[in-house]
Amino acid sequence: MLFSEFAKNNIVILDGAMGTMLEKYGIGAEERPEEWNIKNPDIIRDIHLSYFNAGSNVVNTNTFGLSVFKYDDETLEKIIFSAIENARKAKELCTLETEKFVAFDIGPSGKMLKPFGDIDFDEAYNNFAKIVKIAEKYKADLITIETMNDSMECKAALMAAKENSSLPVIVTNAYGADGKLLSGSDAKCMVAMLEALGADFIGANCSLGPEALRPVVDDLLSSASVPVVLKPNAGLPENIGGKSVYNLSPNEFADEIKSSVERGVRIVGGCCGTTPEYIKALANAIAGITPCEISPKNNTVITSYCRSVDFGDKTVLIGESINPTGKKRMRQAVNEGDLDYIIDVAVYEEECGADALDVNVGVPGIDEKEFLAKTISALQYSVSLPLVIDTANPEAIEKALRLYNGKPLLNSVNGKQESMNAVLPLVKKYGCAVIALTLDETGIPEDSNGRISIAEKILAEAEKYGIDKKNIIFDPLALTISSNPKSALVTLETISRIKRELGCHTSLGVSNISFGLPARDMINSAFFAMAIDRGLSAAIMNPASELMMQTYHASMALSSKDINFASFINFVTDKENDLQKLGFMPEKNVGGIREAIIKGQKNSIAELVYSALSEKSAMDIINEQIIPALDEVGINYENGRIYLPGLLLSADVA
Ligand code: THG
Repeated sequence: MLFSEFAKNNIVILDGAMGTMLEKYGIGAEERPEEWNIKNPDIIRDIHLSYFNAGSNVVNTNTFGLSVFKYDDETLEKIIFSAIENARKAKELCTLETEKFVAFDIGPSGKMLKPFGDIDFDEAYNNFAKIVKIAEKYKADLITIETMNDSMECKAALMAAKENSSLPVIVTNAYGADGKLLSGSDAKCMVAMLEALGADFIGANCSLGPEALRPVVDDLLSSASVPVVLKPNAGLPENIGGKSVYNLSPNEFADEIKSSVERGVRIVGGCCGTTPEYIKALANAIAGITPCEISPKNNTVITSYCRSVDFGDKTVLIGESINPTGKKRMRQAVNEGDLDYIIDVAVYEEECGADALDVNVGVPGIDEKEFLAKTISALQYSVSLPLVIDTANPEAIEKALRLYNGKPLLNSVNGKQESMNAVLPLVKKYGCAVIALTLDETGIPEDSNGRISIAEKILAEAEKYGIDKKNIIFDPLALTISSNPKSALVTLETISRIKRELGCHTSLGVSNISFGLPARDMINSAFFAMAIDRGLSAAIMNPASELMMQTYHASMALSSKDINFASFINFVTDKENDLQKLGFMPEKNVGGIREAIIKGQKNSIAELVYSALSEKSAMDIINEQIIPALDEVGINYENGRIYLPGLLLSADVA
């Protein structure tokens, strides 16, 4: 039986710890566990066998620490061959009538990706790709990617597994007591990204005991459409005589696992501190439990490395300002490759209250593919908001989708065959959400019937690629009323119809409606309120406009989407939201050294320091500016306002 088939109808029992067992067999601290596949194959086989005999359906090969950074190609292949062979022999020796599978195990590569370390996404990807190809060649039944605590490295491993094998993939992450990975993602973020990239099973392993992982497991269960995996430690470690001893007995561990299975977890096992005894107790505890049904979740979610944004509750505010069209200063920044200005604008839009940021750097004559990639790489750690990748260039799209840390929104595809042919395969492959413009070869239809027909055509085409409808957000197109006074009415009607007739989300470039008119804010804000009333799910708009933000918060309150008026009250009382005070779009980096460090702006820092040195001593600059800036960054980190990537970025600038 194939693993995927077995997992569909059964609760799957994984194995327990390998490292804990190797210690029992006396492995030295200086030895590399994966080399025991060749040095001591009988011991590795016996460990696997003891897990199969305890009731495991799946054992993970002893390959957690393997990487191209440690071994030459020949040795790598030898170890992988032996590791799979050792597990296969154990499977053949076990006489229990359970279904048994060999999972090829992949852990973190030991090298850190930027901004934590210095390897690129591609280097990380190539490592995993090489390993995966060999694992498939020697016929592993599935792949386990585990203990990843950096979402970006996890993405590299999963994409490598998906693009270089046809095996099912389990991905489990190491969540801390705060429910987050070291890199800042919570379970909901990880589910959105991992499902987008095609993970077949998603869960949590290591780091904590089963009880402490409960909130994480509940988040996984409420957000995942795939089976959820739980593989915790045997409780928390206590230091007894210089050794780590985990504080749960096999039965206590098994009881907790049982409760998680009753709540919906489908694949269970143990991590650090667990042994065949734990797996045996677990197997006994869950014997006879009927597996819970897994229901597909239909909510549309986009994420940054540390934050998720849901469509369908409050209208999602997408900041429009990173767009050179009609904006001289932004065009200059793009032409000069001035990332710091772009970061400034992004940080400003975040402060103004945007939920996500549109990123468009399309200026004639620049290498859009390279510059968009650079911009996305910088912005994705400078702000905590999900990014909206706004380009029609398929090469630029793919490069940006590849390096993005999370599940982005792509802006856009349209009903032209050429656009659908180029963009929809990328939407499928990277699993992003996409804005679909209701225009095609015939232009923009004048009435809502025409726009709905195009939307239906795009939906049908997307279905051919297996793209989930929830990931298509239609843009019924706001066109300026100055050239056609009825245009707003057509757009508004199309919003209602897309929602009602197609059951899809909508997004609008709201500010388009007033091109060519004076007092644009007046028109934009009234149009915004009308569109919200028709059920608009998202708006690309100017979050620096006070009137737009007032309209937004009032509209949310009036349409009963702002529970307890919490956002409204916060908006009208919060001094930081006093847009009069913010009051301006940043024209240049006025903040100096302190601000450059806090925002993580690398490009301008050298110049700022040189110019400061003409007035002050180095020691004064350090004491008065650099140290206070780092203190503030530290406080932001402590308070959960930024995460490790942001902290490291600032440290780097300092
Ligand atoms: N649909 C989708 N994407 C889009 C649009 C859309 N992306 C681009 C655009 N339309 C939405 N973005 C903007 C950005 C700026 C303006 C209008 C739409 C704008 N800016 C002022 C100007 O040009 O005069 C400047 C405002 C400022 O100073 O900040 O009008 O429809 N999917």
